[in-house]
Amino acid sequence: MQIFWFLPTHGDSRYLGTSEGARPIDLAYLQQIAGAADQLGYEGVLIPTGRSCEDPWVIASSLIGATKNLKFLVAVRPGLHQPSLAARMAATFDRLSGGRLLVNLVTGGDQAELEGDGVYLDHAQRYEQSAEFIRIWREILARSHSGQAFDYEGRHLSVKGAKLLYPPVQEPYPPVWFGGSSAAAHELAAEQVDAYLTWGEPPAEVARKIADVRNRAARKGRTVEFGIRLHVIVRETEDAAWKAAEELISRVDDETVIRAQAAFARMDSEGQRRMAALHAGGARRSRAELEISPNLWAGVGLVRGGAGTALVGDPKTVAARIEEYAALGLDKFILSGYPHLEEAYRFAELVFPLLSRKAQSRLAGGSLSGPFGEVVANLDAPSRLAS
Ligand code: FMN
Repeated sequence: MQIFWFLPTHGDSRYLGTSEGARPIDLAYLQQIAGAADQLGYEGVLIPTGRSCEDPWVIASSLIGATKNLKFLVAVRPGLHQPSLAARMAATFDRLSGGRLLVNLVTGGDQAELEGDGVYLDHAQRYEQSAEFIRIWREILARSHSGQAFDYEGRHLSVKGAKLLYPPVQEPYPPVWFGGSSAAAHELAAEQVDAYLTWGEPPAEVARKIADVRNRAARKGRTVEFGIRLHVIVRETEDAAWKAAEELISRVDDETVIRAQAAFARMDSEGQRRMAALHAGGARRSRAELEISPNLWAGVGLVRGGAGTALVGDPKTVAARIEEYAALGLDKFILSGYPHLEEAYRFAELVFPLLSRKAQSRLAGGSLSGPFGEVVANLDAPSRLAS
């Protein structure tokens, strides 16, 4: 099981939908989150892209030196730059970080935003362009190890004699991960990507998506790995966790929710449509309305675009829900919680020890042997409570 955390490059707060309790996302703060994730034993961090985000490549580059083992799942959006430049950036990043790059291919689902970036393609054309983009990107990087050039003539993108002199550390290229819920997305995943990601839908829906991508891939003689993107609200008791969930949305007003839902409705993203459909939208809702499957809460999606659900519960329950998803065939979990620094610690400390397949060595102190915890009365290290 690979557990990733998330860098909140579009804002972090104690409460959603308000500037109350918000904090600035500066380099020092991002270094704290990345450093915490690195030290706690998370596999890596996802860094998103879009007009609401700081640029993911600049952010990731700024954090290489502040981390040792942490991997960076950096979003790449076709259409914003040429695949040859994206391949060069990937190779350089992989070299400078000692092979710690993964790429998240993001086709995009908001026409208005994309037009602002100069991309005037509809949903189907964007997926054609994404397929061409990642084909060129993969070939340039794969051939860089033997110094070969690459020609390609596509409908949207072409290259002649494309060549990369400095190959990436990882062979043939850094892993390509990707999320999207339309048929075109599943087809692209089946054809070209290493791991398919879904936002946190209920297990039965996730199982259907996995089966579809897996079948499409099998027809092409390929296999694909799977991952899920979820928020987590874990506390020592179920009551405290649900109270924390309520608190997270306690400052958002109905008008803000309505405005957010109207914006989501204008997008052509099937993934976003499925997220919005998980709750009745419109206004703030009760726990009963937002708990759309056991311990899966759709409250985040009232105002946040993209990943809109959280696993809510005590550590044992949250670990059990994660294992339930893992049993469907997923082994990559990209998690987050508000605020991202404190919740990175809380999740690691409360839940990592309960996950059966999570390697424990780094969490248990890395090279330090312990004991850990505040010493009792200058006498002894604290002992475990009898449970
Ligand atoms: N879209 C973005 O605009 N920026 C992102 O950083 C981003 N990250 C994503 C991460 C995950 C795990 C998933 C599942 C999706 C993400 N998306 C992001 C959205 C998809 O890349 C895709 O553009 C969108 O779902 C539209 O495709 P669809 O209609 O096939 O669902």
